Order: sequence, then C-alpha cells, then structure tokens
Amino acid sequence: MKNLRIPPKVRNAIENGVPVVALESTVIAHGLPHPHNVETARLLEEIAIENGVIPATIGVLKGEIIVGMTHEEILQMLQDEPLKIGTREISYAVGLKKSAATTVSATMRIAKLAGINVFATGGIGGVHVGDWDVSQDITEMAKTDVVVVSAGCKSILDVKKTIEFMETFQILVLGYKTDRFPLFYEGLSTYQLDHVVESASEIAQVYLAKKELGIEGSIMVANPIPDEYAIAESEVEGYINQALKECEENGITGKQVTPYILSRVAQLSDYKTLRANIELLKNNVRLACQIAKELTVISR
Ligand code: PSU
Ligand code: MN
Repeated sequence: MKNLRIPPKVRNAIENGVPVVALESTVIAHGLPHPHNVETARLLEEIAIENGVIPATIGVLKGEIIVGMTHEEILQMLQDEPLKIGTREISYAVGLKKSAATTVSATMRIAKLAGINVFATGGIGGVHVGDWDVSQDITEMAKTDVVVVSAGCKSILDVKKTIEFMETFQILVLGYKTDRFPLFYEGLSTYQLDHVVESASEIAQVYLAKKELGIEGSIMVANPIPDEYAIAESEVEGYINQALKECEENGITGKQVTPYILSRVAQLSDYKTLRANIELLKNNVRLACQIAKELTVISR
C-alpha cells in the first residue's frame, strides 16, 4: 500500500502466522515524559521479543505510515514534534507529509490494514466530563476488528458514561480475571463488568467466534494494573483536580488535556504515577503477547 510501510521482519511474521502485537506511539510522544518515553518504547518491544512475539510500533514519519518503527525512526518522529492523530487525521498527516503519533483509534485502524489483530496500549480514551468530548477510540473500536488490551481508562473521564458508550457502540469488554472495570493507575473501580475471562486462551476463543460470525468491532480487554503498583484513588484525586484546575486557568482544551494532565500528575506525585503507567503498559504487552500466541495456535 502506498504511504504504508511494513518492514520485512513484521511483514514476514504476519504472512507466516508468527504472532505480532501492535503498539501505539502517542503514549511515547504525548503520554510519557522524556527520557522515560523512549526507554519505555524500547522496553515494551523487548518484552514482546522475550515472549516470542514480534512488536510493531506504529507511527507516521513525514507522511509515511510505518508498522514496526525502528528505535531510530521513533527518535526522528519525536524530533519532528509529531501531531497526535486519531483515525480521522491519518489522511491529513499522510497527505501533507507530517510526522504524527497515533492514538488508540489510529493505531488499531492501521494495525488492521496491516493484518495485525492484537494491540496493547495503556489506557483508552472515552467520554470526558463536562462539555461534549468523546474520543475517536470509542467509534473506532465500534467498527475495527482488533483485540485491544488496556488498563481501562483514567478516572478523569466520565467512567460510567464511557462504559455505557462501549455498550451502545457494541464493544465487548472482557474483564481479565476481574469483574470490575479498571481505572488505569488507580486499579479496580466499583463499576461492574458483565463479562469475565480467566485466560488468554478464552480471549482468543471469543475473538475467533466473533470473527467467524462476521461481527464487526473490537474486543476491549480490561487488564488491571498489578496490585503492587496501583495508587489509591484518594491520592491521585488531589493531583488530578489540581491539574484539571490548571487546564481551566490556562485554557488547555481538547487534545492537549490528556497529555497535560498525565505530565502534571506525574510531577505532583513525585513520579509515582509514571512508574505505575510504565508497569501497566508492560503488563498489557505481556497479556497481548499471550493472546497473539493463542490466536496463532487456535487458528492454525
Ligand atoms: N490515556 C492514557 N494515556 C494515553 C492516552 C490516553 O492514559 O497516552 C492517549 C491514547 O493514545 C488514547 C488517546 O488513544 O490518548 C485518547 O486521546 P483523545 O481523548 O484526545 O481521543
Ligand atoms: Mn477529544
């Protein structure tokens, strides 16, 4: 495909049924502070490789979509101060030869175009509190047939509405060994999940059933942060409220809100939230690898 490059290592894996996991680039460019972002990008790829899975970090470099960026290409993308793009902005970045980091929506759409079925991220975007602001992550998950492994969403979103929107948009949410929706670094919430799975193999079976039936949309695997890294809601709440207040005071809106809050909360918590963010990403990549491997076994 023009403007979409899949390096041989990733292409061969996809063609030969070797498990591949897609990774997003917005978390690197806009989610984590330097130099932790580049270190984490590398670390997540290493985890995949240790698990016998080919990682494919997705991003756009000067208008070229790359499915499996090298570390060098990630650094180049960061130097260009990339746009943060959802699905609707992919064409803008490609058409005008911009560098861009892909969010959950754009990453999953591109992963699917490349033939990758499993994607690991940190947290998904959803329904914001207050003025109308609903992430493209939701509408993309409604139509694109990929397994998305995340630690739920941040409590800065309207969690109840986010969960209800996922039902409205027919996104199947599977709690991984939990019946409660996870809230990113805060761990489990009190919001009930109706569908629980106990293994990567169960997730793979559900995904294959969906595929065979031709039912569109994603499976959102809700994978809680490991207990030992979860931060109490009461602790995070104060930091989040302060960051939100600053957004209002400084006129920070739209796409800038999440990156601003992430970096401010990290500073305010003395980087405890940063550590948690990295740990939940690692945890999601590990589970995504298991799912990708199960899928290659079952579909053989
Ligand atoms: N939530 C996080 N960390 C992130 C994001 C969300 O805890 O890095 C990023 C993801 O790339 C997600 C995007 O897809 O933000 C959602 O942005 P928006 O709300 O502007 O759609
Ligand atoms: Mn938005």
